[in-house]
Amino acid sequence: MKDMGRMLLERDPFEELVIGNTAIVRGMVESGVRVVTSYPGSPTPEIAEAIRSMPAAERPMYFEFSTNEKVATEVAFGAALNGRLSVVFFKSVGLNVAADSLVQLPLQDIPGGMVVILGDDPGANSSQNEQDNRHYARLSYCPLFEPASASEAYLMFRKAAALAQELRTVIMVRLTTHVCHAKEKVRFDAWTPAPADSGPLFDPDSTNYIPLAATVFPMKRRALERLSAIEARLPSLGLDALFDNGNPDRGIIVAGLPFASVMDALDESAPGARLPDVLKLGSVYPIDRNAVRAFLKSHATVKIIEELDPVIEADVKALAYDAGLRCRIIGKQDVDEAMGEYTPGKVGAILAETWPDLVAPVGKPAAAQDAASGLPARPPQMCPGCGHRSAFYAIKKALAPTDITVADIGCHTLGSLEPYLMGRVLLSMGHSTSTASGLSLYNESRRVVCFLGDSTFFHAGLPGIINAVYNGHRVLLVIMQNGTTAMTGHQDHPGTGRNFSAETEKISIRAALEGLGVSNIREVDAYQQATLTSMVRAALDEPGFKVIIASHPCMLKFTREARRRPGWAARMVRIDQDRCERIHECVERFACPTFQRADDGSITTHPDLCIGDGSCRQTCPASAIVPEGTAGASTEATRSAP
Ligand SMILES: Cc1ncc(C[n+]2csc(CCOP(=O)(O)OP(=O)(O)O)c2C)c(N)n1
Repeated sequence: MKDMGRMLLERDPFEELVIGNTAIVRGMVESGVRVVTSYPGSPTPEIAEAIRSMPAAERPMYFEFSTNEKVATEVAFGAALNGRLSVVFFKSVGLNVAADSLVQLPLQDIPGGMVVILGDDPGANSSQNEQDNRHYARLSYCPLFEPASASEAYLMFRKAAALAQELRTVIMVRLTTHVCHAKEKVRFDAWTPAPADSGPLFDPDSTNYIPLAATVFPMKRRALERLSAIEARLPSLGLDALFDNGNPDRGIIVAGLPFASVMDALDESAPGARLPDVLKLGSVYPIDRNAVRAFLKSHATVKIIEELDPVIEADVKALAYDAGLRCRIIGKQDVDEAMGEYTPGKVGAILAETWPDLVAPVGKPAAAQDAASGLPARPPQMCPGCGHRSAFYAIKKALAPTDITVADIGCHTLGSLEPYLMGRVLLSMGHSTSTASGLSLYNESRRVVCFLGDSTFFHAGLPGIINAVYNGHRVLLVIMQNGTTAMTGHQDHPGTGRNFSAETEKISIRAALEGLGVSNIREVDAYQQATLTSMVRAALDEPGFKVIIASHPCMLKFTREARRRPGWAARMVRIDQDRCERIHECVERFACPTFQRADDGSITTHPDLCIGDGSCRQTCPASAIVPEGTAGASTEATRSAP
């Protein structure tokens, strides 16, 4: 397989099998993007990995993980103001964090041009909701293009970048999970590296950059006029495509990934069935109203297939009403059509309901289609050795059943599941201290404990903490410090001592808290369970806002790195069957997946799962969890254990 970094810097045209996230990075290289920023979040982190794969000295762009999406947006905007073609990318809900600045961008004149890459997540595969960010395009007057595949991600990115540069504006490219991750053979063009950048281009005297009262209106007018200009150019941009099957009765309007599912479903259509014509929209905002109007005029019935909300549907129906068209437009028929990914199975079921003679009815409700794969449901769980598990186990011991715990976003959200049930409410990254503060009001009897990861501390945790200090909220915050942004793939953050490119000064969470005036701070290794339990007990009896920093390195990262060192071997644990009293603390309350309970109630450890961290040993009331020898010796012994 080709070296990815070398491939991305190839000068000649080439073809390669890549995921959408990689394809779009080649698009950035060819387009001459100079600055890329992000905050990590699925389904987009592989964009950063592809950028990292290019040798630093030859990488044609600057990249940073910023502290959050709003900051990332502002850094990219600043660079674009200065004439550098810039990109910011983040996940779906990242747009909520970025929004306060992002909605302003279309009002601005941006000499370098800017592209916002959204990683939306229909199906909520790795997000706390499946919000449809196409709404933000309309809200902010920002054009939005939507590719259906890796090739289209590459091509549409290039078109978006060129247009943003030419019109000195911002354009969104909306990817969804499978467009990011599905592989396709993509034909890439040649790349000629651009000459060194000329000087700064920001000229604040040339136009107004300050939206303030009446000055907002000319800026808004320019944004709206720009949208019309883009709509007028859509036919020549070639973002949309018409698949003409010569069927005046039936048509489908579709955009993004569901297009691929429509094509799959039509492949399965009844023998001899007359296929509908398909209008695939690449520009979702603005839509090419002339093209849509012509399509509606030439079909008796049009079904709109779009994932999540009826965004295109609303536009198309309004357009048909205004034009007095008689075409029957079939939008979403029920709640299920507004939920989940539009997989081929789901789209097949929707089409079967729309036109039973075209696609055979499958006999299952659309939503249940692809979930029914026959595999047992597997709840997510913390990794073996995770410090968060040790912390939750210890903290739970200190709490009364009436105490309230508030979750935050990160690997530690999994503490909200059985058997820990630590964290019973969740909104968004960094919400925990403020939600906990609200829960503490008019609440003398139920103590409130909240959790926060270290990356999230810097991302959005600080304002809630400052608020708790400022307003004296009676809350215990436990910061779950594992030295990385674990859940999204171990990206660095301001507390790790590294940025994307270099070593940096670590920002100490403790020092930051002290600087904010938090006087009640304790620190503990999350594996020291007894100490952590007594710290929580003590802290909960104290007034005001208090913080415990429970630290342990992310053991997935630690073990991956350790395994690469020569001679490293895990010292796993095993169950001393003579001592085991089958109390089952290890499976029922500590719940490391390493422990396996047989039908007869005996416990063994799983040699493929145990990493030898030993954090479990202190949990066994019978002291039956004992260390093995080396990995090789223990594997056999454990496997042969009764
Ligand atoms: C606004 C927003 N941006 C990004 C994400 C994706 N995301 C989920 S968890 C997480 C990292 C949390 O890291 P940390 O707080 O250190 O907790 P850990 O996973 O390391 O335990 C991120 C970035 C998100 N859910 N919301």
